[in-house]
Amino acid sequence: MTGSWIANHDEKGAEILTRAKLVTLNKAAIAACDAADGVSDGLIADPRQCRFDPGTLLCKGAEEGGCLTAVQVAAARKIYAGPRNLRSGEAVFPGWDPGSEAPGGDPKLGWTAYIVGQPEPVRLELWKYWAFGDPGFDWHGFDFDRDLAFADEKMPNMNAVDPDLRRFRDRGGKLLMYFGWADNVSSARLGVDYYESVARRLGGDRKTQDFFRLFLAPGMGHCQGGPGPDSFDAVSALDQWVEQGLAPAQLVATHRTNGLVDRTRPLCPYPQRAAWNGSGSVDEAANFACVTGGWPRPASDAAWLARVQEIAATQRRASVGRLNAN
Ligand SMILES: [Ca+2]
Repeated sequence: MTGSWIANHDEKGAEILTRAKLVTLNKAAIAACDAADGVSDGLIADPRQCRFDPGTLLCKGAEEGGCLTAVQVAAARKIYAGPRNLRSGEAVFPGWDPGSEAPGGDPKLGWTAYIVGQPEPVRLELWKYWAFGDPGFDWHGFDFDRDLAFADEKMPNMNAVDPDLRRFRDRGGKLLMYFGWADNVSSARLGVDYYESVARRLGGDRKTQDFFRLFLAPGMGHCQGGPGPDSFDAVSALDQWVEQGLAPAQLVATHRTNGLVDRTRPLCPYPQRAAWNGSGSVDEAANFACVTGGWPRPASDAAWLARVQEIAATQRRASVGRLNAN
């Protein structure tokens, strides 16, 4: 968020992308990628497959609502890409995904809260008080290399990235995780990358899904909201799993407008996806099935994963250190 705010302000602190331009971006991203997932439903089923370039919106003449200036295009590209280490060029955190700019074309949702109408980067308190212990900390001098490394070392427990869940698994723990693909706070790719790191650590999907399943909701915002089905009973699913050993094969999610259900859709345990059977309403879950394949397994960001593995190793060392000290 801090990085996205910086990307959306010029050197004088003036805003670059406005609320209206976030809606323009959202409409263009949906137009570019909605049908490519096989179902024209206003949702991007998997934004990782979306190759939307905001450069296609570049104004041909004078700026108007339906186009972006070159400066706005550059800001949007930076926000989608996420912050990078200026020295090494490595991604340090996933950017926001196509479809999350203003979900459903609503400027109140999406990126607005974090990058429009804010006098300074949001969540600065984390850096001022937790990381640096300095209320006078000036974010202008923030170094995405040195200062991130400092924070990782000082607050390893802020990063819940350890893929070694064997002790949790062995004592019967079940983990049901979900993300919305239109999350305007933390990209669903964080969940995907974490799942992938656990699967690698524990020997593949089957062994992982015995106790850990990830569900991704197309068009859902941060935990809820957005144009995608966002209401589902994860607690009962988890309860059945723990108490009766019935692992959730899918979660049926519901979307309501003004209190009325207008769309249902199964959410599938990643890496499965919900595939439309080719007939019947795309707004009814019964016309979808969870299938494997059809899309390439994503190559998770190697630099990002290497970094979280390093943080996890630091956490384990710190934990062992505490145990020894006791
Ligand atoms: Ca779609």
